[in-house]
Amino acid sequence: MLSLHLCFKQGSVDLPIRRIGDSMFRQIAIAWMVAAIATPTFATVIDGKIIRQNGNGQFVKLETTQPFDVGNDTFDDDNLYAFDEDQNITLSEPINIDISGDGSRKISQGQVVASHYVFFDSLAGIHYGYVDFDAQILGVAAFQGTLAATDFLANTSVNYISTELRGLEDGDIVWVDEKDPQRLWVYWAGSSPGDYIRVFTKKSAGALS
Ligand SMILES: [Ca+2]
Ligand SMILES: [Ca+2]
Repeated sequence: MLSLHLCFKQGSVDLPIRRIGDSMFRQIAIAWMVAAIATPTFATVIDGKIIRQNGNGQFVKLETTQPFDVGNDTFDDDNLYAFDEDQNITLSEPINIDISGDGSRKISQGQVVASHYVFFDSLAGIHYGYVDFDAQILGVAAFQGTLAATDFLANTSVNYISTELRGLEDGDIVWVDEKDPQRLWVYWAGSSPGDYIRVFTKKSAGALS
């Protein structure tokens, strides 16, 4: 029996409050803007971890600069994978989701979202772990219909194959952390081909438009 020991991110940073002069404030503001321009920030997968498993996997964030196939047992290992799809998408129509932190089953037209793909393509493994994002999770497409209906938002060079076999099965559980809306938990068994879900987050607070 799996026992759930949830650990939550310690995200707050305590900064001493002090009075600073205008010139110093301007310098800090300019430095921040230069840094922001040099390294654009997006709503992205930032980390993940497998807490318990029956294999030897680890969390891996994939880059999509080179095309690859996902689905149909193209990985067949114990890792928990995630990659970023398109960013800052303004929804021209509502999209259906299967899982969310507040129980909603739709993301509204006009909402700006970022899209991400999370999957577990093992031979016969079980994972209990999480993936962290740098913005609030709005919802998860976790079944074949909702995944297919949102493929047009992905906009990557990734080749999504065996798409009719995507989605969670009985016993797979995915949920948004109750205390940290930027953390997605998975407890699932991925065999052939595996478990594949799409996660929508808000636009990152620091993202450039
Ligand atoms: Ca499964
Ligand atoms: Ca597999």
